[in-house]
Amino acid sequence: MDKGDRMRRIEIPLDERLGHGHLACAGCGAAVSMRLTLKALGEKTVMVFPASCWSIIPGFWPYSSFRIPVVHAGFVTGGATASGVRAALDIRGDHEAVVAVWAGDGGTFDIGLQALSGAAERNEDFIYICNDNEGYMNTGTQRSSATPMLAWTTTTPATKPKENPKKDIMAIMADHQIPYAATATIAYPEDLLRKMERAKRTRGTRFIHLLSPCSPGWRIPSELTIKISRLAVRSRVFPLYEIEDGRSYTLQEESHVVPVKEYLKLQGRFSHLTEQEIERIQGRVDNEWEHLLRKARC
Ligand SMILES: Cc1ncc(C[n+]2csc(CCOP(=O)(O)OP(=O)(O)O)c2C)c(N)n1
Ligand SMILES: [Mg+2]
Repeated sequence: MDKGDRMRRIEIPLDERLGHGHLACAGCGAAVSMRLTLKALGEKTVMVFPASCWSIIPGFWPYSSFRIPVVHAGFVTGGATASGVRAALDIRGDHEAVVAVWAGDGGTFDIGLQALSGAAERNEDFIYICNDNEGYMNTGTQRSSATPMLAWTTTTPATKPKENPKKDIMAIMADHQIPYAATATIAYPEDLLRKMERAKRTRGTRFIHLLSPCSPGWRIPSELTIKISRLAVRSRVFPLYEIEDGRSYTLQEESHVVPVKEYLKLQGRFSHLTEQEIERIQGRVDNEWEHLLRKARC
C-alpha cells in the first residue's frame, strides 16, 4: 500500500446517514463507528444486519434512524444474505451501490462463520464489517469466541473466567485470500474512515474488523469508550493493520506503547484478575505481536 495514502489527512464528510433517536446505549462504541462508516460508504449503500444489537438500534419503520435501506437477516446468514442482495442489484444493472454487512462478533466468529467463509471463498462483492464487542451483548453478555482470555461474562463468571484465547478472525479471513482486510477502532477516526473508503473502492470480498467497546458488557463508564479503544491499540491488544490479497500485511506501529495492565484496569470485566493472570495476558499479547510482526516483515 502507498504510504502517502496512509498518511493522507481525511476530511470527515458532513452528511449524516445515522439520524436522531437511535437506540444504542450511552457510550456505545459501535454507534460512533456506524456514524463514520455511513459517512464513508455514502447514500448508495444497502446494509445487512444479522441478529445483534443492531437488530434493535436502528428502530422500526417509519421511525428508523437510518437514512439508507437496511435488510434485517437471520443470525447465521450475513454472508449469504449479502450475496443475494448483491446478485439482485447486479441483475437490475446497479453495480454501483455498495452492499455492506454489519454483524456482531457472535454473528461472525461463531454462528455466521460458515456463510461468511462460503461468500469469501466465492469472492462475493461486498464489504463485511464485524462489529466486535467481544460477546453476545444484545442478549445480556454471554461469551463468544471473540471474548478475550480470562474475561468475565455471564457465562464465564469471575470464579470461572474464559480460559480460551480469542479466535484470530483476521488470520482466518486472510487465508481466504480476499482482496482487502483491515482492523479499525473509533479512537482513530481518520484511519477508520480511510479504511472504509479503501474497502469501498475495492471489489470482491472486503473484511473490516472493528473493535467496539460496550459500556454495560465491559463494565466501563460510558465516557471511557474512546480512551479504552485507544488503549487497546497502544497496548497491542488490538493492533491496527491491513492485509492485501491475504498475504501482504501492513502493520501500523504505535509509537506510544503501554503495558496491557493499563487497558485491563479500566474495565470491570477484568477486575477479578490477579497480577499473575495479568502477566499471562501480557505474555500472550507479546507473542501475538511478534507473530504479526513476522507476517508483516516477510
Ligand atoms: C439462531 C438464533 N439464535 C439466537 C438468537 C438470539 N440472539 C439475538 S442477538 C444475539 C447476540 C448476538 O451477539 P453478537 O453477534 O456478538 O452481536 P451483539 O449483540 O454483541 O451486537 C443472540 C444470541 C437469534 N436471534 N437467532
Ligand atoms: Mg457482540
